[in-house]
Amino acid sequence: MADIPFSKSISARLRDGVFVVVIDNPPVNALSADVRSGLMAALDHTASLDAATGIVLTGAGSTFIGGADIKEFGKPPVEPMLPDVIERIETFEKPVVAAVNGAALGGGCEVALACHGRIAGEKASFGLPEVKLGIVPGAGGTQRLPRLVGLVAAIELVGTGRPVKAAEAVTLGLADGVATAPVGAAIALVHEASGKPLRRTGMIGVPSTDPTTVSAAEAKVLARARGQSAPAEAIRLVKAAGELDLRRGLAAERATFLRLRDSSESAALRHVFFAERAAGKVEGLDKASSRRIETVAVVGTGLMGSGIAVAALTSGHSVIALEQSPEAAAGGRARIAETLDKSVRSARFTADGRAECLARLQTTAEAEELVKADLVIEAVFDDLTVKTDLFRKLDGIVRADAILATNTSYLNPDAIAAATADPSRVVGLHFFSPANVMRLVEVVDCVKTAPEVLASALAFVKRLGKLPVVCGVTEGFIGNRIFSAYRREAEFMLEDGALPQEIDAALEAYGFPMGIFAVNDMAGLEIAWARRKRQAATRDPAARYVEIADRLCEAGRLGHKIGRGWYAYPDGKRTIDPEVTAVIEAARAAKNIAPRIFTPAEIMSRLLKAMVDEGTALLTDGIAARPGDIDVVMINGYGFPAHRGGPMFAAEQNKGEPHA
Ligand code: T1G
Repeated sequence: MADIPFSKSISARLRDGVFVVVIDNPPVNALSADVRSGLMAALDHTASLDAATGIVLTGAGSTFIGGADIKEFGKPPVEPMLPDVIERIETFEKPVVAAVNGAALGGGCEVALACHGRIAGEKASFGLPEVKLGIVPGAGGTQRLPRLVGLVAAIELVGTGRPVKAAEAVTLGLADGVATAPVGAAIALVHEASGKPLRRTGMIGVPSTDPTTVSAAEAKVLARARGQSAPAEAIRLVKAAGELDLRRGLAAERATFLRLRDSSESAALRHVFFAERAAGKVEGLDKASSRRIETVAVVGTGLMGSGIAVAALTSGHSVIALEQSPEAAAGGRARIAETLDKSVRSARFTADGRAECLARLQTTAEAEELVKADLVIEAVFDDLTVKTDLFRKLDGIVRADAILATNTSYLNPDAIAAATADPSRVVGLHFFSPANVMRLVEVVDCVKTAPEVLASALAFVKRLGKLPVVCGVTEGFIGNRIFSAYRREAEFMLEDGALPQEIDAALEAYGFPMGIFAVNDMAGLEIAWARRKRQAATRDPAARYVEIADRLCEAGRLGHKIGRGWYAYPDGKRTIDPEVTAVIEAARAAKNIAPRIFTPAEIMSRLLKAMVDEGTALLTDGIAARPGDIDVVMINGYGFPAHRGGPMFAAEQNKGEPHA
């Protein structure tokens, strides 16, 4: 029997007496108006189709349903509304089973929840990521999920937006089974359910749970919500599912969803969603020209090198890690294995996966081995002579089509590229530490980088599961340049009257996980100190220079790891240190500065302005392509709160007047 179309993106075909309805709305089968009306039409048709015992719902391509169409947010609503489609599924007279072939997210998960059964394909995932968009589920997620998985699991999943894979979904009771061919298994389930009372999720009672366990789950999620309002609202609604009947629960959920959809938090997070997807794109760059990268060499296996090696291994690459001696190579292998172990412990990775990764790892002290590499990433000491010597040597070893990448943070990659015979194959890949965890990678398009080399680097970073942002050559690239600018501003404020703890408190109240002085302490003060000493000879003597950090370093206050920096750390706990206050007061006195009081709003306003001014300069100089790229870097590399949308977005929202 031929496919019957119900709308542009919905078609169906009768298979073994079951109507298999396929959602085909690339790229992610989002629930557009066309999908919703097509689903309604397919349901109507099946109701009167005697030949059909029931329905199997599945997605074309690699996604089941990616959720509501985020691009439709803010546009006038078009009937049928998603909650109506979902109610029709749940109350449908014949069994409807979801064959979840890929991601079932947001509204897609809500569709699956309302079905009478759910079969997960091996690549299936289920998630209610709405809080990541500053909203709550709007089509029953908060009411139906706890009916299947209980309050505690639902609070965690809805409050954090964490997706679960097929196996966990089955354990939780969210899916009925996993199958290699989910459509076939779902058809069988329709037959099994036919003629029996259907399991309508909304009619199931929420399992009763001990209130202290519920409160503990709630507290755990809220501890990580940092200034965002959606997680608390989502949890309130999940708890309401245990108290209200379905109809009233759904009404409460819908009202909250509509209110939050129009909030500034949601606008900011939607901006971040699209900015993250735009950041890795370069106008006019031919993606198809990218070279396949299978074997990655990492030179240097310190913290950064081993982190990069782990990221490459866990994304399926073969890795050759090069060190200077066989002993150092053995040490590198141990560090990489240890990092993989940590991933196993933190459940990012399975034990089988670890063994399989180590089988793809070669550690060596023989540079000639790098002839096998498609891409070489250097992560050696950040010194120009060290790096140029290395690149000169590599140039004579690696294949002519191999790409050379530098992970420098502050050096000029063009100068490193100039040491090679073919600088067009050199690109910057600036990872953030720990490289196996942090998503952000600044992909530096050097003056001579060939387009296909840039395209290959972008594809590689995406395959790592990371977030590439393209930037041009400048000292510190996008992130460290902005970080330096606002650290300078923070230090000006220290001299003018604010204290480190006041500045950090303002940043943390704004949503940063940690203020800038606490961050400096964590990172250690010595690297920036060494840079300042190097730059001392060339510094403009007329430019304002704050010496407080130098005084702290001279006094041996190098940060958290020695227990003293901008703060003291007795028992590891961040504490205000009167010695630091005395150093600051002495610095003010030496310059005859009469300290004044700063409000938290003024502190934030000055820091944001410093970020935005530097960001604007990066755009003007063509270093960053879009304001959103700067936002993505600051959010993913520097703790800028995502729910504020990034500094450039926040400034735009406040019409050029960034304000806390
Ligand atoms: N709406 C519109 N466009 C979307 C979209 C969506 N929901 N999801 C993805 N896209 C676009 C994306 O911008 C990109 O476009 C392309 O699809 C590929 O995306 C009522 C209110 C599904 C796991 O939050 O997590 O349902 O850049 O690069 O890596 O309660 O996309 O090519 O032009 O990310 O294969 C909840 C968000 C919505 C899911 C696929 N849903 N999407 O990952 O591709 S709210 C989400 C994802 C909701 C209900 C509520 C991922 C993915 P372009 P991609 P991917």
